[in-house]
Amino acid sequence: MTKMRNHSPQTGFHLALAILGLTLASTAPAVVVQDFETGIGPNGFIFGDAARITSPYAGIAAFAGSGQLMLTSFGSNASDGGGVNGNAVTAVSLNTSLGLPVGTVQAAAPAGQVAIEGSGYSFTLPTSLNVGDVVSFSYNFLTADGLHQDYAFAVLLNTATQATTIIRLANALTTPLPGNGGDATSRFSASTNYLTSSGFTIGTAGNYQISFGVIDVVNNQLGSALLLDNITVTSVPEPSTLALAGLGALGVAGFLRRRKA
Ligand SMILES: [Ca+2]
Ligand SMILES: [Ca+2]
Ligand SMILES: [Ca+2]
Repeated sequence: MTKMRNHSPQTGFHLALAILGLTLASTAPAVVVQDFETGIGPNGFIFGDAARITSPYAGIAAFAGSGQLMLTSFGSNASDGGGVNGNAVTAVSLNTSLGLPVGTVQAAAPAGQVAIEGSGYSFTLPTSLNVGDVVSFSYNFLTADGLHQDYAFAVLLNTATQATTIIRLANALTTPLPGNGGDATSRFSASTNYLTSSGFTIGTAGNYQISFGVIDVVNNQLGSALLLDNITVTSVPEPSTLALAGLGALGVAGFLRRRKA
């Protein structure tokens, strides 16, 4: 009977441990930092017509769990009807409330479109972010406007430098709107259904605020809405974690060499 010196079960086990260690270190953990299940904070603020809702609005369920945030461009004009909690505010006012550099909300508008009114949410991310981290989220844009380019946006703000990155999430006329979002009341005529954004990749380490909004353009009529859920941070592995995993792998290799000697 031949002794299997180089491929004992123990050797295989230790090699598997080393590979597992490297795999764990290189797998980016995704953490949901806001799921709207118990609130909108801490450090979360809504402006305009906005509310956390915990039962499906017009038959539209949350992306996950039962809580989601709803923002609308419903204001005081008759065509909008009543909103979820209050009235949309002017785009200028919303920009100020969100703490964004002057003109940011307007800069998110489709080319040539004048931002009129809307609502928003700002959320300060709970931990500082590293280069390569990704901030993502899930959203559903709904609209009753088939005439104007109402839009929704997300803005990432570096709270130290005030540098912003803008993502326009939807445009009521040009974004594919495959459904009515399950709207049981015909409040909205079309929606994107829930999508998950590829989000923002951090280029400068620091502290960040993420803001969202939905805006009427041209006039204040025929509202649109943004449903929001699961703001997520996916972290790159810490260099120290990688170093530890590397040391662990070296340790196992040394152990194997000693066993074979
Ligand atoms: Ca949720
Ligand atoms: Ca409106
Ligand atoms: Ca509109």
